[in-house]
Amino acid sequence: MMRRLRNALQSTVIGAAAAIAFSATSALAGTGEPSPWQMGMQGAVTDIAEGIHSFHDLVNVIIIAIAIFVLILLAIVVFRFNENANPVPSKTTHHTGLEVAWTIIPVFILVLIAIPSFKLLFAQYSYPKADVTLKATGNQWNWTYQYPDQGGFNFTSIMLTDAERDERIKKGIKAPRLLAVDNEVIVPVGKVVHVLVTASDVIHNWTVPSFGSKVDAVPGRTTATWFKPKAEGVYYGQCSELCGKDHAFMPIAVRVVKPEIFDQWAALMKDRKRGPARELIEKAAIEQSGSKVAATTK
Ligand SMILES: [Cu+2]
Repeated sequence: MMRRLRNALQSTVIGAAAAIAFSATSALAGTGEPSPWQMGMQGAVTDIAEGIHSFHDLVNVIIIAIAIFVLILLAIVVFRFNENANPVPSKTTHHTGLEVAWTIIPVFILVLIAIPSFKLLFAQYSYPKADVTLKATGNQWNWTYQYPDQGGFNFTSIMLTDAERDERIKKGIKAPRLLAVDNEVIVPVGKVVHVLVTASDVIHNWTVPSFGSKVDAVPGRTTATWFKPKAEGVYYGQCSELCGKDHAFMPIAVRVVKPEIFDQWAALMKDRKRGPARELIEKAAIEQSGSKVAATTK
């Protein structure tokens, strides 16, 4: 019996190792947008997103290990203790040691999950001082953005048509289907951005997977999230609350640029110089896309 239990434990450890290998697939996924044959989650560019990924990996390992362990015990019962293999069953009904063990061990596992879970929740809800505040309003079916601490300018962000995407791709700017928008949200790299989220009609949801941000946009209420992007680039997300017929066509695009470019852009937007502001961002986007990205977009 002891040998069988030891074998079971060994198999559990092997299963857990396999789970770790599988969980680490986020390295194979694209950052900022989904990629073909993606297995894991989109790459993380904030501490919160990294925390979410490692918490997911930890829980995944525990789940798979428990499933394998229970499966092995079941198999032992089925094959070792069936009527043919074990014609005279034992009359044992209680085992104090075992009962204490199968109470204590699950409690220990729950505590093991609770500690990083609460840590992550606290990190998500303790807002560092904001460098930039952004207000996102969900509409059927687009997003309106306002920058209250940069002069209060606002704009609407609408998904690009295929023809509009082609134009951008020709200029050397990345424009993935169902994700690229006409006016991207611009934020500075390495700065804390607070996002105040609301809606004008029905419930929407402002989500950017690479930031680990996901918050409901509720009419008549303000909800909030925050992120501090570590790398420049463009990060896409989609409305994640069923909101009507064009729910799938109101993407979220956040472009993270150098702080100097953000300041220039915000000043131009404040002065209502939208043409020059657009040119400035297009230039930054071409630089960020690089020839490799532009070539693989289409
Ligand atoms: Cu929506």
